[in-house]
Amino acid sequence: MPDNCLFCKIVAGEIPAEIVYEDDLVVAFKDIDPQAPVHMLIIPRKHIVGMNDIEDEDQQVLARIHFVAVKLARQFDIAEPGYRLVNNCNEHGGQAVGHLHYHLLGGRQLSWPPG
Ligand code: DGP
Repeated sequence: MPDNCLFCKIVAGEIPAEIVYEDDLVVAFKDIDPQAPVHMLIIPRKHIVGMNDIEDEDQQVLARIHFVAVKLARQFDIAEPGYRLVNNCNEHGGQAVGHLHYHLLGGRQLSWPPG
């Protein structure tokens, strides 16, 4: 794990986070700066910098992230009326943390297109 990766430190338990789900491949926790009543981040345990760094061997973890998103959406009561699963990639995508993560947002009407 890179020394300076915030999300690797959350995975390792070195930085506290409100963890809502974890298994052998992924960890999910509440976002520190929520943009909606429900705002969680779902991340791979493995350090992957971002979407452009996904490799063949990561297909299982990507599938798991989607599976966990639906599970959490149901658990947090946003499956209906709906929610959004978002990845921000690199500078123009608005990625601030260099460890792959998907935002699960819901609990209010989300606007489109995003800013
Ligand atoms: P992005 O812009 O897509 O890289 O989103 C990064 C998100 O990470 C942002 O919504 C805030 C969240 N975040 C940053 N630092 C921390 C932290 O230390 N703990 C938690 N729980 N979330 C964090």
